[in-house]
Amino acid sequence: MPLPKAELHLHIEGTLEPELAFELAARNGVRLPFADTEELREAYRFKDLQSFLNLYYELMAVLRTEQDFADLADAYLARAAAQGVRHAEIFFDPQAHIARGLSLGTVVEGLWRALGDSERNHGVSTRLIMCFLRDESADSALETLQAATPYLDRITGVGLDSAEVGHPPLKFRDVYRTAAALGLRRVAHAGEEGPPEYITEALDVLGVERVDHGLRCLEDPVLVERLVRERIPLTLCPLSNVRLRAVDTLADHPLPAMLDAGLLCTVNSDDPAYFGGYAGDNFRAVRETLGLSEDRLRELARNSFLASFLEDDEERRAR
Ligand code: ES4
Ligand code: ZN
Repeated sequence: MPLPKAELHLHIEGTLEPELAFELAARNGVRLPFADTEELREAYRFKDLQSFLNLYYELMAVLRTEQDFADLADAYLARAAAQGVRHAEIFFDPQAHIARGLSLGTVVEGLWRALGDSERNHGVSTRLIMCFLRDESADSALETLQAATPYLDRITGVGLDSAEVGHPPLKFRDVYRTAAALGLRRVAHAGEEGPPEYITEALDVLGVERVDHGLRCLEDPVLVERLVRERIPLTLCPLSNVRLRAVDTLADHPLPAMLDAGLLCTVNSDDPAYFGGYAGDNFRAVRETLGLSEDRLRELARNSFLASFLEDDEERRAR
């Protein structure tokens, strides 16, 4: 039996497996620049975040209809459930789809077809987190937030993703202020490729309650001390860090040192179709390669629920 856990860092578009990509391409008459799933898998050799993002955005072309998003999410939830995931807080990238001519409604209604039935079908509770693309303008993010008004009952929070370096959190100050006023929870990718200052800025300027990745906090001891003191959760993604070369090998991953430092770490899959595995695969990899004790693994699983927006947001709504 896999450990029950929550997945807190998962881009739904990053769960698009090659087989489903080709199935959707055929269904929608979209031509992919790859002959078959084999050739597509060959393209999964990334040298950094940007080289991955290029393929990630390119493959999204196959997602066209509500049913496509429903099929994508349902396939993810089935896989996650099989690996012990009981709760999933799922990122999506509306701007990437709106730019291709889709409406926000197609994306949210489609995802909701799967998420709305997930507890019954898979035993997995879910939340949706709408991410802004940080390499797009703040105005575009604000427009997206405004377009989401009819769907706010289905969106728990906002996040910030895509190319990090050169796009500091400060750029999105007003967007996050508006999101907070709407009652949305706030997270942001920070310190994946970007410097530790971006983590500090995400906390101070955006008011994030959780940091996605946060790996580079280790370069700033004062920041580490603060993250420990304030119990700010970090959603680490070990296999992603290897594939995008944030660490040299998994054996070099600082997760054990981060746990020893008292950081509230969680283990997540990021873009599992691209990075070699789902939540359970990430747990297995850190257990086998980093030699984490059973106690440490249980701590990681417990942290995933502590760091989640479960319960808490029901309590908040009741207030
Ligand atoms: C992402 Cl690994 C990662 N980092 C930033 N943005 C992303 N979008 C999808 N995966
Ligand atoms: Zn991510």
